[in-house]
Amino acid sequence: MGVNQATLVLIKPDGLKKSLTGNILTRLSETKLEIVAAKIVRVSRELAVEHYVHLQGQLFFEELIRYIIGELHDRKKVLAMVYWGEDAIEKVRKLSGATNPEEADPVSIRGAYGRITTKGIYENVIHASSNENEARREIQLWFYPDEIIVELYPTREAVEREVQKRMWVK
Ligand code: IDP
Ligand code: MG
Repeated sequence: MGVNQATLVLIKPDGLKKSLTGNILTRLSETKLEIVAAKIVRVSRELAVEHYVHLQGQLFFEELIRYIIGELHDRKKVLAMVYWGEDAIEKVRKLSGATNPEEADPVSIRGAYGRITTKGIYENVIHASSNENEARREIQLWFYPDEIIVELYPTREAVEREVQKRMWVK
């Protein structure tokens, strides 16, 4: 029996543009893991850079940022989700396949749907956290505690004053 884990999954802008959401969710359902958070996000440059902070300095970094923001696909959104359950990180990584879509197992999600652009960007349709530290960092970057329906990490109470928010007109 493995331990219960949480992992961040992003369906990247190419996945959304190619209408692959349903197919990818169906593939992920093979894992029998539970979706405990989900939202569509318009990714800011700040969030993109923070998400890929470990790749800063790579030659492909700027294009990678443009990719995850959606500038390469005219589809400025990603679907962000948290999957939860036994060995979630490894199960989702395995199903996603290798980083390079041409080297990924052809029946994996990246092997089936990914491509390498002429500029050399790996458009691999899905992001999945690769270990527990990364999962925690990423989940806390993309979600507030109350957007997740299980208790994953310690929280603190904070009162935010004078935060400007848009509300529905009544
Ligand atoms: P991962 O997504 O499999 O965890 P990372 O090394 O964390 O791989 O890289 C993040 C993303 O950056 C990849 O999913 C891919 O889109 C892109 N990427 C990584 N390495 C390369 C590369 O060598 N060339 C082009 N794009 C890359
Ligand atoms: Mg990674």
